[in-house]
Amino acid sequence: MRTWIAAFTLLFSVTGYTQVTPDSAKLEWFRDAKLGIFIHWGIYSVNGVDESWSFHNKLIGYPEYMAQLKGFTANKYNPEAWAALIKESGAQYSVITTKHHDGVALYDSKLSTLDVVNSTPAKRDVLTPFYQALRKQGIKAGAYFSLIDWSRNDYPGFLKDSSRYKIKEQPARWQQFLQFCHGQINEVMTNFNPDLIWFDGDWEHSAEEWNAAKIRQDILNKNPKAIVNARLQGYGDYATPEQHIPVSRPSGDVWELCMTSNKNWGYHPDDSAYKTPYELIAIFADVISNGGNLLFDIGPKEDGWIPDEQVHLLKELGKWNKKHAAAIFGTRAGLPYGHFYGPSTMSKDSTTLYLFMPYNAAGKAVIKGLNNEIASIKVVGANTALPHKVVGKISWSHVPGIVYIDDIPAAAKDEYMTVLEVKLKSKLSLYRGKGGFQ
Ligand code: H79
Repeated sequence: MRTWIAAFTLLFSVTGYTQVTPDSAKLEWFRDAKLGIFIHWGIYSVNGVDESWSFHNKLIGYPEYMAQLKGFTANKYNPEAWAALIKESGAQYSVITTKHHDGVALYDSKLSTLDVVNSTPAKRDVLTPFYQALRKQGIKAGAYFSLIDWSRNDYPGFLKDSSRYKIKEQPARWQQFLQFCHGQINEVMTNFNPDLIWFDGDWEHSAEEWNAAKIRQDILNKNPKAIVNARLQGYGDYATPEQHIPVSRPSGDVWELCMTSNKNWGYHPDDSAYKTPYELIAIFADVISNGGNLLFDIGPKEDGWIPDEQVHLLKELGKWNKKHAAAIFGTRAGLPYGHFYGPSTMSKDSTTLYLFMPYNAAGKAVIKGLNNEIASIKVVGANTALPHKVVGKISWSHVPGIVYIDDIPAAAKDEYMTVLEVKLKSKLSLYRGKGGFQ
């Protein structure tokens, strides 16, 4: 029973059940953005072990994990090159770890010496130059911040099967941690003024314990336009499914899937299970078809080098994004399931549909239940016009026929996924009936 309750609570916290009414004007840039690049960088990239979880789950000892502090050099780190690569991918925002569950801050924290400035050979704040480089490129800046801090003696959690203390038994100890935690969030807000703050680890405590309402209020006091992800026990703005592609549209119309490029968030040289560019593009198309964003993760090495496979993925995605930009950025969720067998998006004014052709399927694209007349159809990026015909329209019925779009000429096909632009003569109107006479 307890497990069920826990699972239920987790479900709500990670799917974005919210205690606040999100301000939709504030979220507009985020809904338009579609793609963000997530960066997990930390001392775990020295030995290529799981970020924080490796000691928490007792795969290695805590001292061995922390010994990686001595190996974090950032000596080939080129924040401008990172920002240029992110720009090239087509991403409109980027979220970087300011501190993971291991408690190691990547900036100069005045509240702790456990940061890369005081405790690693890098000896400097690595975040300020990155945020500057992002902003120079016109990319929105996001800060990942772990509420959990398994390194603190005043934080209850540590290893998976042990805890330092119970909050009920030592409330003052918890208050001390909370002051520190809220203090570091304020540091992140003051130092970087992020457009987006991406919390993680809220599941270890309740909204009341975290004082989530105050965390949210403090953030908005510093930057009323800041967007907060859902991992703040109900005090966030949008839902954050992780790793798993939703099969039904998540509720609430603002959401973001975060996903790794192989199986790990951080640098893991032993992990070669990379998604292919086609798989990444297909996942991305599916996400935007359902009105979401993709926050795609890369994990640089301790010296700042980004693995070739990750660079390749971002560049291939970037090429495809550039060619199909009109079908992606600033669009809204496409047709509900059943009208077209593939992902689709819709222009904000609801007069242009974009149909994504998975696997570049041979044959004709088909749209069912489209009440509108079509003004024109073309292949995005190739400017090839395509004829269509309407099949099965009965003159005396208002039920629309089926639209068959002509085959896409081979020369007009994209190497990954071709996209069709269907311009309508009016705002999208769909027949959703069961095929009867009315
Ligand atoms: O930073 C990356 C990960 O380290 C972190 N989030 C991304 C962005 C993360 N790792 N795992 N999780 C999030 C999922 C957490 C799963 C949990 Fe549980 C299931 C937490 C509570 C239930 C595993 C099982 C941990 C405790 C019990």
